[in-house]
Amino acid sequence: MKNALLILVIMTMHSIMSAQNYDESKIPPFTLPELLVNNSGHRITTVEGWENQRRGEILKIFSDQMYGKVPDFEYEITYDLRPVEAPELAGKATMEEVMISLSNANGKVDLTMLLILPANTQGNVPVFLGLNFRGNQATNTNPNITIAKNYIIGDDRPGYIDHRATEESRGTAASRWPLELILEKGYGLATIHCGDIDPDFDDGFENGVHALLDSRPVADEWGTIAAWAWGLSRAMDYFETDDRIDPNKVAVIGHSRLGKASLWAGANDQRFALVISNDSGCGGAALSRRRIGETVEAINTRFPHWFCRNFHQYNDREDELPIDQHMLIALMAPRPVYVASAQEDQWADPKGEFRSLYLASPVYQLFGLPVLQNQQQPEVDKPVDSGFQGYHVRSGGHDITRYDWDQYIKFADKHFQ
Ligand code: GTR
Repeated sequence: MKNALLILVIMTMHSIMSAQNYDESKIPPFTLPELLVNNSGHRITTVEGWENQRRGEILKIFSDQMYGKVPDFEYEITYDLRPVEAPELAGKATMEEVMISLSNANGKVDLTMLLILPANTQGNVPVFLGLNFRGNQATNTNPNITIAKNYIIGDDRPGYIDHRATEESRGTAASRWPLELILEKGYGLATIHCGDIDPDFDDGFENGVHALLDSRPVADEWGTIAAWAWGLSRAMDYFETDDRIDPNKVAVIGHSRLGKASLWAGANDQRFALVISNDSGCGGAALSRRRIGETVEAINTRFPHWFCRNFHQYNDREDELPIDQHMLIALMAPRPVYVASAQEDQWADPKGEFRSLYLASPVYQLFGLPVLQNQQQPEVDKPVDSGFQGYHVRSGGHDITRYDWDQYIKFADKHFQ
């Protein structure tokens, strides 16, 4: 019986994935919901109208219908710092692990944040904060970093056995976290294994931070992406207590599913001064209504735990969504936002990622800020930015690379240095 069910699930996934459209000419015509017309039909023309009314309406729709809201719950938060010996940094930077512990009567959840800061700074360090897929120990070759204990996504790489990290996994994702570059440019880096916040499998929300609640999420309450975003805010809570860091200069960054989380974190928590989405695709920067590459149905089928239950109503019914992803990007305004795509990453719909960013422009305009001038997606490896909206499509596949980071740092420099 169990096997028959498994075969059925695999067959459904296979048929959904092979049925995906990659042909622009086959995208059905669609109309996007109005960004600047409020729920009662009035046009928003001022910053006050946006900030006091429309922004909250849009945030609530995303919360109720897509990512799920975080229920009110009480918890205690403590921080415990442990220095990590890192002679390779030659005194130019410090490496630490910050244990962010969240606890209440239901239990305790520990988020281990790896924090690397340039040495001898005067309390003004800007920081890039991002979740990682495969454990802090994979982001860096340093042998003293604690190996992630929680469930690791995928199991196909050397260094991982049964979704758990081993010694051999050290540094295996270091190309995604170019530490030398980040430090050399005067930034700190903070990263947490996403599985510390919520392990990425459909566990009925028994694990991770969900376990701190008395009951499991109902239809409009948080899935895994919202939990990850909430965890990013807990890292931000910590930054506000560390006087080496400038909490007004924290950029939240994420790749792929973790880019969906960085966008949702940036939308909810305006303490993040800059937001970066790297190849976040469906449920991230890409417009859902384009239905090209990954669709709402495909994502909800393969990852039923990522969004709230309400989002499943829109499987194959994208036109009924009361929002689309350009409205998510607009929630970042007036803060700078960068969206990046990769040419071969058609599953994430590079063109749809660019369109969302472009279509968020009217809100930046309300704030009197410069906006992207050209509505055409830029050529491959030709980054564009208005100062507040940045974009590039990199040659190559679904990944986050040194090239991507070069662009993010250049963009962040305009605001933080
Ligand atoms: C894929 C998923 C994408 C993206 C990606 C990733 O399987 O379909 O939405 O999140 O995983 O996170 O690497």
